[in-house]
Amino acid sequence: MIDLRSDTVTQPSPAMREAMASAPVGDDVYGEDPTVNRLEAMAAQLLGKEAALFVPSGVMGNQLCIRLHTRPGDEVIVESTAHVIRYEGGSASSLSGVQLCCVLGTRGILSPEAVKAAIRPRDIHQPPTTLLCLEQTHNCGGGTIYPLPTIQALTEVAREHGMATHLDGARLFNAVVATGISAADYARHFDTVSFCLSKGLGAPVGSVIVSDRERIAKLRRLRKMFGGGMRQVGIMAAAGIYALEHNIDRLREDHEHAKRLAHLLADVPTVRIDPDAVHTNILLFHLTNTSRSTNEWIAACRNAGVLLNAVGDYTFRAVTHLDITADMIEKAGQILKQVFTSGPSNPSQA
Ligand code: TLP
Repeated sequence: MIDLRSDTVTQPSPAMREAMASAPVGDDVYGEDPTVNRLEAMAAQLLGKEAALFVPSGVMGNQLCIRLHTRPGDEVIVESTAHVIRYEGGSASSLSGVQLCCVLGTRGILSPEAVKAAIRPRDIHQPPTTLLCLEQTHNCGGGTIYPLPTIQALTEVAREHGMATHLDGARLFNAVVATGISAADYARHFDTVSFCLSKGLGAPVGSVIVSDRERIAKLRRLRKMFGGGMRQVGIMAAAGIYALEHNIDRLREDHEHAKRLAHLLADVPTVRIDPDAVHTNILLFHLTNTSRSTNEWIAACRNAGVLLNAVGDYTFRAVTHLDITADMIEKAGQILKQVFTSGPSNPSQA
């Protein structure tokens, strides 16, 4: 099976498992896990911030930061297909009591003008707009990269209006590798940044938030409150350290694989895809001229040996990652071409 559903599906490598098995550990709620402390110091340095906090997931990273930057009744500006709104189970409203203002972007990328227009005037009738949350790379935009000047302009608008800024940098390192711009150069524009160790970087668990010391101290308390205080979790942090030391540069292979798959799919008459729009390891494509349902197509692909996810009606997502080889991409291209050209004879039974 060629699993292109997500870069979350990777298996820890033998070397990563070895690093985990031999990691010194302690009780991290007391701040006594040496491996967690090492990971946090490493992450802070890499992103040019004072301090860092290891958290169990990307969702928790985002939600702790939303809680930190807002009060109940506030409004948070996000792009209309952001992970925070689509895939975090409504947690911003339930855990922080905020409402999300969805601004339409282009392939996930917001314009400073659109954000400016969405900021509410200070008036007792209106929710205070207190946070701008961006996503790098943009998942539902198709792994698109936020250009640095756009980030700069957007965060400037936010600051001028007294708003805080958070970056959901789940796949920040994909942008770093693709552009050559350092993680610190992206991070300097934000009050808080979270990034995932468990996606392209290949660790089994975990995300890290970076910020200044004062905010990280507050986030540490909020993490406990949200139930995310972990104990001898150096075992997991060791996988994160291994990932940062070994798996950043190789992300470019994933990008090449995604581009190659996009070119293979572009040859299929019923597939709509623009290979130039594939910036990193995520590709979105649209199926035209079909009466079969999206789920039937997903089932047909699975039956033929390729796992995909859908992000909308007839819009599919394929994500490359460190368990996908160049050969698997060629094979996936052939399989998908065959499935989408001929179609299964009866996809509901496929
Ligand atoms: N994304 C997952 C699913 O939740 C959709 C995926 O397969 O892509 N921010 C972004 C931009 C993400 O893509 C994800 C995970 C998260 C945050 C949350 O990370 P986890 O799953 O670790 O909580």
